Amino acid sequence: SEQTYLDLCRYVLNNGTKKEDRTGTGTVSVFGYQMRFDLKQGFPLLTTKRVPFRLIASELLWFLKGDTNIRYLLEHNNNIWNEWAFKNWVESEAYDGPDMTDFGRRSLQDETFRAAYDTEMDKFKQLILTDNDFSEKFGHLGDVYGKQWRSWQTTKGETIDQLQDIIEMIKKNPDSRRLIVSAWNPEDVPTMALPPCHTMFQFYVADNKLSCQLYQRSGDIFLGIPFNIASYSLLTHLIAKECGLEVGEFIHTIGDAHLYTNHLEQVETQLSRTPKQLPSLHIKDSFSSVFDAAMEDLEIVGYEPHPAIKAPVAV
Ligand code: THF
Repeated sequence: SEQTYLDLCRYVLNNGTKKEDRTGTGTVSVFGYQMRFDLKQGFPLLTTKRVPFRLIASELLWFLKGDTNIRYLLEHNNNIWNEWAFKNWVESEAYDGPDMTDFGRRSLQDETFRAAYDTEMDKFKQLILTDNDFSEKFGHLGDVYGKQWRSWQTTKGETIDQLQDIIEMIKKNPDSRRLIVSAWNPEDVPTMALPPCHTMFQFYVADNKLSCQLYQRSGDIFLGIPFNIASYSLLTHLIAKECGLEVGEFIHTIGDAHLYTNHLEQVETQLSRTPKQLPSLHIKDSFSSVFDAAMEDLEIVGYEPHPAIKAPVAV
């Protein structure tokens, strides 16, 4: 249940070590933590703050298409990956606007800079949406999830569709202990905008139920983890549906589990709230396969969360 997540927050607040990080924000962190969600008990979309399911679903459909260009996300009014593509643009030769070095931190500290950043970001989004050449050059995030899941490049010049293969295997050989998808490709890591946080996941079938375990090397507990829980739970539902199985558990194993130090007040607010009943996920009859899934096929029912809690994302 949701308590599992709240326990993680409390555990890190009580036992975490102060640790600096890539983004310069600072974190409180623990190493190695596991949560289990029984998907039969409801869909694990947190209720102690509103979590935008629409953004989670469109991001997952984007991965499933094998797409790595943020244009699709922007077309779905989803801005969660903008900063990473924006960074490539403002660090390139093609960019001639005001200096955007360290934009993540500066936009939080300096209102004048924030205004300039917002202007450049709006320009960037418009260009991605309307200019094909620009979008081809600067919309791609490199070889992130969609690429590794659907078209892993081998050194022999072949392409592996890990997700398609795994779905076939679940149908034909559900007892297999090799139902694994890996996003961690050591050869590609240096050219990725952000090396995959969700390193690999494994499926497991027993008693006609499909379970999924994710190994996540690094987890932003306040912003990212609630998205990740819902995203992999949704993926498990979709694959179960396609394979004619019930859903089992989602098991979330995290390496460096951290709270950013500028999220601590927000976490306390969240921990002061009482969880409500989890919603349920309805997949409409129009759903035919994982790879053709569309937003219209998905519906969250009975979601009555506490209000959203705003927090800055570390870039
Ligand atoms: N980087 C960091 N620092 N944290 C992450 O969670 C993260 N992600 C992805 C890539 N890099 C990361 C991006 N995922 C939000 C949620 C998920 C993200 C990025 C941002 C976010 O800001 N959520 C807000 C709502 C945003 C909105 O409404 O537009 C929230 O309140 O939940 C790990 O997958």
